[in-house]
Amino acid sequence: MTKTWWKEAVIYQIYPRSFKDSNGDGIGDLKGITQKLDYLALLGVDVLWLSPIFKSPNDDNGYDVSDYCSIMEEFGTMADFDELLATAHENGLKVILDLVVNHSSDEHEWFQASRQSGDNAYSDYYFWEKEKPNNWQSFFGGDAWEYDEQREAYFLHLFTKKQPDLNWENPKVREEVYRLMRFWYDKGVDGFRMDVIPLISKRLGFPDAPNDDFKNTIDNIYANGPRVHEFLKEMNEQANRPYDVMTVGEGIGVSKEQSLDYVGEDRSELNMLYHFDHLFLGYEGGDRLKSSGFTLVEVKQIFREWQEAIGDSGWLNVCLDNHDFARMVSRFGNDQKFRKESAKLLATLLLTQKGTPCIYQGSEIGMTNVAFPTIEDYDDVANLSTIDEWRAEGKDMEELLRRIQAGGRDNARTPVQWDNTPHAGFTTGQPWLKVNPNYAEINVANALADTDSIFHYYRKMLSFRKEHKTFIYGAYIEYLPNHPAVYFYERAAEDKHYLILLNFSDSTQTIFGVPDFSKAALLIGNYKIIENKKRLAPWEARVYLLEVDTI
Ligand code: TEU
Ligand code: CA
Repeated sequence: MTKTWWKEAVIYQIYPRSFKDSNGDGIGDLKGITQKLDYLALLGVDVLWLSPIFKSPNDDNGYDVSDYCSIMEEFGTMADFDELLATAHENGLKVILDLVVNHSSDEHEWFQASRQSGDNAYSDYYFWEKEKPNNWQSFFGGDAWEYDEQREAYFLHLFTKKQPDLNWENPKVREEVYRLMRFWYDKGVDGFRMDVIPLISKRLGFPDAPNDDFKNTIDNIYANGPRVHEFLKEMNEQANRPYDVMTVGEGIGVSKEQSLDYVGEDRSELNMLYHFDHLFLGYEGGDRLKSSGFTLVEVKQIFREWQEAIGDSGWLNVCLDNHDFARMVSRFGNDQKFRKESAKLLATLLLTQKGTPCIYQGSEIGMTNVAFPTIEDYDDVANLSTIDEWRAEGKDMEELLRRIQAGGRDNARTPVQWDNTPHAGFTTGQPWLKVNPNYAEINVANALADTDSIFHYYRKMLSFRKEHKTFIYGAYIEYLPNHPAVYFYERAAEDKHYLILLNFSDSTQTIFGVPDFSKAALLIGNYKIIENKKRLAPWEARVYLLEVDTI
């Protein structure tokens, strides 16, 4: 397996809108990020992934781009970006941007031209049909075909109707994408996270979708279309190859069986991808507002099966949350009685799995889900059609509020909590989305001052991972796969065996029948006192080193 910088790096995802506001308009911006680069360098991450910073009407908070080569007005100017990039590089941080090219904004000049007529240079930059060709539904609810009076035809939008899908069958569209990628690469950008990239090749027969199960539709109708690998190979050749850059696919719809088709080292397509099997786990049809819960055994099985599928032939991006999902300490940990312990345990998991970890902003201080008191407090466009539908059908809106509180994307989008001043030091104005009321206790200032904080544990784990390369290139072996509460695995290379023990429960767990690690040396743990090597306290994480020639 080849060794390279993007396998050894740790990514930190920034959702700029909620990271830091520098000018008091209540919206995070590029200058705000620049002000905090020394904080991120102190944390010890290597690559910053910025969610979209391009010009946008913000129908989907930047995932609807109206000009790919200019900066969103609310976020600042190109000069601000140049300063951010230069300062990041000076601080030893790389920067990757968010490539949103499955669709553009309907306010992009391409779409405005395309809808003028059926015979201009941009007519075929999108998908237009005289009649609705099928029953496709948007990820955000409602029809995926919208009638346009001007063009007198329907256009396809897998997301909101302000996010028309680009027609990748058109070589001119592909050339436009490769050109904009090179524009940013020539500025020194270090790569891209690629938004819903498995969706860019459409099944042109436009077959009907099995709308009974939307995840089935995603996996078998929207994703992994007939030309997706051809397009990614062409993108690699035309855009990425001449540069030393990192490409991270958002692997929506990609199964473990299909994974190496995208990230196999011999494929020249993507460096890595993150998958949705654990992110959608317990969500019926992938709908985060229809949560049916999950078990640790299911999570362990997903992690194991993906490690086995990728092996040494490809590479994974490992995450437990991002701007689209509930906060990981609330969903996979215990954000009440054991918030600190479970946040540190999840950090241990993220940073000892095989693959490039991605830390989502605020995880390093254990930020949690939020429970705003009314539906009006929420912003996410993904909720709107469900809210309308429930209202129209006279359903229980309190139940819907509870579902949005538990699984909605805004859980991850409340402003980063910097200190205990008003609005947690995020802004001197009114924040675009309310700050989580727990900011008085959970904030960066407190975390920096507390040597036992989640932040300082992340710092320790990050430098530890750098020092012990087995966590990057070592084999992944699992023990006790059916234990309901303990996740026990090993990372091994030559004679170094690192044992990772994680107790995902509120109670003490005793472990039996595993390799003898009585001689193992404890390297890192999230509890100060250990009475018994084989008994794990609630949400206790430990990393041992066993140096023997056989285990
Ligand atoms: O998300 C793709 C995606 O399918 C989910 O993560 C999506 O947010 C969810 O299923 C909707 O309910 C990417 C971006 O990460 C997301 O923020 C954008 O909204 C979406 O694509 C459209 O660009
Ligand atoms: Ca601002």
